[in-house]
Amino acid sequence: MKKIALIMGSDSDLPIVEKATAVLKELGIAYEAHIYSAHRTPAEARDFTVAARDNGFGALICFAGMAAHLAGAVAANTTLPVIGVPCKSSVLDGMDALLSTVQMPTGIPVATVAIGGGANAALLAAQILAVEDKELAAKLDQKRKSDAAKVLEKDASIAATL
Ligand code: RP5
Repeated sequence: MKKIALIMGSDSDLPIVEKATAVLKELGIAYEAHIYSAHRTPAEARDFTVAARDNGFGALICFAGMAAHLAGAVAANTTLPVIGVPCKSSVLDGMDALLSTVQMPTGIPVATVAIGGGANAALLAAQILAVEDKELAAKLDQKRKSDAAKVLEKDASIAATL
């Protein structure tokens, strides 16, 4: 199975990255996590991205806040799917990162998830790998079923207590 790359602009993004790693661990998907910044370490971000396909990655997830150009900069250097996760910083509630990540000009797509949406980014990356992997697709089906069962348990509990 292909690996997933998790690239964060700063270690201050870690709490959101950990939402993604929890999902990838649950699904048994191999990943590598790195701190590569589009503005502080642009050469390292580029070198990693250019080699990503040859190094066995199937998708890249980029986590960044503020003027969040990491996902776009990474997408410029690969035709692997790139998923952007806007991270909330101390000002503007993450709207700055959301707009910076989602508003990619035509030709260089970034699939942007919600502000702080680390779990959904991992699920989307898993779904991309599952296009060619029936075993992983079955795991995703099973996860949907078990997530639905948890909601139904809560429904029964609410109905009993309210
Ligand atoms: C971005 O700037 C990072 O992704 C982070 O979300 C934000 C702030 O970085 P730090 O100043 O906390 O390192 O590059």
